[in-house]
Amino acid sequence: MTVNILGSGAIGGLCAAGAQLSATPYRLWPRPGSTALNNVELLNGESVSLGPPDCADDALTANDLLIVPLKVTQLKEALKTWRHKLPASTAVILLHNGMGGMELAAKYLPDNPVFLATTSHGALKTSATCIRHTGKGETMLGSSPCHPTRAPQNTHIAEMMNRCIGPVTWRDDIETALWQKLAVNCAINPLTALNNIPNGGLLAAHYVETITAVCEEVCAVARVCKIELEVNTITEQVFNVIERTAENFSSMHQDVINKRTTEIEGINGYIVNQAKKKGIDVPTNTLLYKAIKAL
Ligand code: KPL
Repeated sequence: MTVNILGSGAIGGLCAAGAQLSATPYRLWPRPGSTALNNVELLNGESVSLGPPDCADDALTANDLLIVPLKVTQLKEALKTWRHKLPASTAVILLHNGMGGMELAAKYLPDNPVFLATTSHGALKTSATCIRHTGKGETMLGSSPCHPTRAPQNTHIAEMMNRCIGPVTWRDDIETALWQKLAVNCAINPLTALNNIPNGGLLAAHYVETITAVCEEVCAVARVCKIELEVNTITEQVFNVIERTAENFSSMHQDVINKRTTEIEGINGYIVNQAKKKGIDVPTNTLLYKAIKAL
């Protein structure tokens, strides 16, 4: 099995470094027009040099695995291109912040085994070709509810993912894990980007009210989407992530500073949209969504 990793983003770079270090065959596919990554600096300061991309033959086989660590805003184009290069039995893993990927995969890859993943590893792009691993995390993996998969394959896919971006925990309730991560991103990402602060800056007392309000709103929307999240637990998780990643700059902060498209649509934008459909008021998420859009 060759692991195919799409894009030149920070998390894709970590996956490639993990594959290289575990001697797992992999190919890194930069997005059209972007430069291929060639170096990943690990937490211990050592560097992993990534081989040049081998893009001679871009058709995948049934045994290959495609990991898609792209922003949800880049996903539609990528899936539209890649669906012609994938046999229906090639497994695909979506790995992005925010929501919306599952629905796109259901539309463009209806027959493939599709897995959803979320990671708390921190990484940042230090140049067009270099990535730095900035915080150890873990990865949750499960089958997309729109694409039921088979148990023996699930174990194998979890093992491959473990080599790339472990440790991996298999979650039968992957949607709950995605909503938990969504709450973390809804609270941390826009606030750090708008205030130009590292994640730890949110420990200042004047952010507590806003963070709590974001968590309450996310839990209310989750409930009507049939996902049970408990406000106190979620708020505690958000503050744990803030403490654990205090020195890191969130991905949205990095996107804003580098004038890249942010993931706001799939994060606070997703909450605002779902809330509108269900007739719920989410004033804090709406405020943060609009403020990021206005930048
Ligand atoms: O996922 C993250 C991100 O920056 O996108 C967090 C968990 C907030 C860490 O920075």
